[in-house]
Amino acid sequence: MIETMLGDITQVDQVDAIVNAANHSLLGGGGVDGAIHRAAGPKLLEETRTLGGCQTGEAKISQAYHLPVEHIIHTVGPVWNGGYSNEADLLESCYRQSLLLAMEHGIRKVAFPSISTGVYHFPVNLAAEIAISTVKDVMNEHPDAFDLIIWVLFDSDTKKAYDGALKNA
Ligand code: AR6
Repeated sequence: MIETMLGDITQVDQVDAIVNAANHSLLGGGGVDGAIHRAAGPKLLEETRTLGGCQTGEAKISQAYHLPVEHIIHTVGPVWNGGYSNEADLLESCYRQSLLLAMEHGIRKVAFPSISTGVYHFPVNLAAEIAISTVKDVMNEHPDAFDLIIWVLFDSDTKKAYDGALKNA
């Protein structure tokens, strides 16, 4: 099942893992990354220090500490550079690698934020289209792997973009 909702991803408790839109260091930052580190508490930083960073389009997993879920999957989205730097493929890779990592850990319910569309300035309509089509592809490839994939979107314009992409997919 694929859904969208308006809200704060740190409050979501109906999934096994939430995805963080992190940066290469995995040591925290602004936006959703900052919110996740604040809500999870300092033990998260202790663990992410040991993960060796993360390349763009890749994913790493940690525990979730004070968050009401089991795990956090950290992925690093591409910085939008006019579409000339392989951004679409890299964003697709974020979603794919996050879900493959979830599968390796038996995680069946995953919440995503809108990766790359904040500080990294990826155009939201294109990001939504890539996000939805990639997740649908992975779910078709692994029909028994997931129970719920939900996007937790922080503002109504972003939610509109994902709802539109879901309708057109
Ligand atoms: N819950 C759900 N979505 C949120 C939340 C929240 N609590 N807070 C913000 N968003 P961004 P990026 C939305 O900038 O573009 C960080 O500094 C936000 O409104 O968090 O991938 C990292 O360390 C937007 O729609 O992520 C990196 O350096 C979406 O989440 C960099 O930002 C993504 O915005 C990553 O940039």
